[in-house]
Amino acid sequence: MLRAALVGLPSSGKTTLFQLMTSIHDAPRGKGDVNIGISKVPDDRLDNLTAMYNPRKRVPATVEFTDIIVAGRTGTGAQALVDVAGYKNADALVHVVRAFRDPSIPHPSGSIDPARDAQTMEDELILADLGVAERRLERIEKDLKRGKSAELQKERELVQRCKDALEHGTPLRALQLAGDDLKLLRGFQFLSAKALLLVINLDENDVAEVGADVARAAERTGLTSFLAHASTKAVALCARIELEISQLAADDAKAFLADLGLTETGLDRVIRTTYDLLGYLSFFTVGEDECRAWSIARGTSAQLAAGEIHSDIQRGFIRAEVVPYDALTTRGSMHAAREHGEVRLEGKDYIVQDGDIINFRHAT
Ligand SMILES: Nc1nc2c(ncn2[C@@H]2O[C@H](COP(=O)(O)OP(=O)(O)O)[C@@H](O)[C@H]2O)c(=O)[nH]1
Ligand SMILES: [Mg+2]
Repeated sequence: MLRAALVGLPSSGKTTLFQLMTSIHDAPRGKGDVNIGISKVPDDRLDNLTAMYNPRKRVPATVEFTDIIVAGRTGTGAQALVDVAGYKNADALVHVVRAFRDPSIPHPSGSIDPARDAQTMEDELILADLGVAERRLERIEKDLKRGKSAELQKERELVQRCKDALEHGTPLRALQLAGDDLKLLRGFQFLSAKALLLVINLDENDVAEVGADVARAAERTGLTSFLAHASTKAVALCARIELEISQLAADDAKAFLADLGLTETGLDRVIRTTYDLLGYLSFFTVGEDECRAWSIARGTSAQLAAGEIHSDIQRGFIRAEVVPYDALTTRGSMHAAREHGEVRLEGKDYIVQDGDIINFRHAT
């Protein structure tokens, strides 16, 4: 399950978004200092497969969102991020930046300046990470004095590289670490290493002009250069308008969106972009019982993908019967796809592709 945590200044629109995305329309509830909710990943392909199979159950992929409810805290909450366990485990941070002007809602810094707010959060993430890196380096130096090991030296080199980047104001996500480095780093839970999605919370009056065009939204809100150097993506929406849309019947909502030049709600864009940002893809299992989307990281093998469904299927893996989504829908049925030789048998090392429809053959 993918985990994303909402961050941002007070009154930027986090809780409004959270309630919309997780369909919790009551007052925030939750134990401790966070609320946790589940969002369904929108996917036309699952809708079309469901229409084809007419199953008893349709199960979409999901993303878990966390909203912070620490009362009376000022600032961006980066310190809270360090303290709150639910945030440490997040795969991605979703930073809600206020661009709506509404003078009836005071801004904690007294003025509307999305670029300033985005950079403030970035600085806090970097500062928190710098503290972690420095403490870790001290520890490593001490251990090295007692006895050198190749592993420890490698770690020192990596943490030093992180510290240098942070001191230059570079978030760790910009280092694009991979392989062993990434694994090593994961243990530290560096905040600036997490994938970051900027949600530009537009003013009601700007939505019609901006639509879903992120470049235009960035230009309009002064975020263009921030987005260029922060190694991140953005989604533009207006939480107030999203709230109105969510209260309409499906047909009216569609018409409302079309009026704004949109084909998809901002919420769907947030969920989908989070999923993309983390490099996740979906494969599907289909049948009369259930059509279901499963999320896995890009580059996952067929045998590991089977483990998403059940450890028994992973253990007893024999072959994966695979048909790409486009082939199945073009042929119109599994039977026709099979007759045209488009259902392949793949072994355990096959790398699962986005949109694969898979039937795992396994020993029981
Ligand atoms: N005008 C306007 N108000 C908004 C928008 N998004 C949120 N708000 C309002 O701003 C206030 C703070 O929002 P909230 O979601 O609680 O912010 P949080 O402190 O970041 O969780 C609430 O009164 C919201 O109704 C928006 O897009 N436009
Ligand atoms: Mg809130």
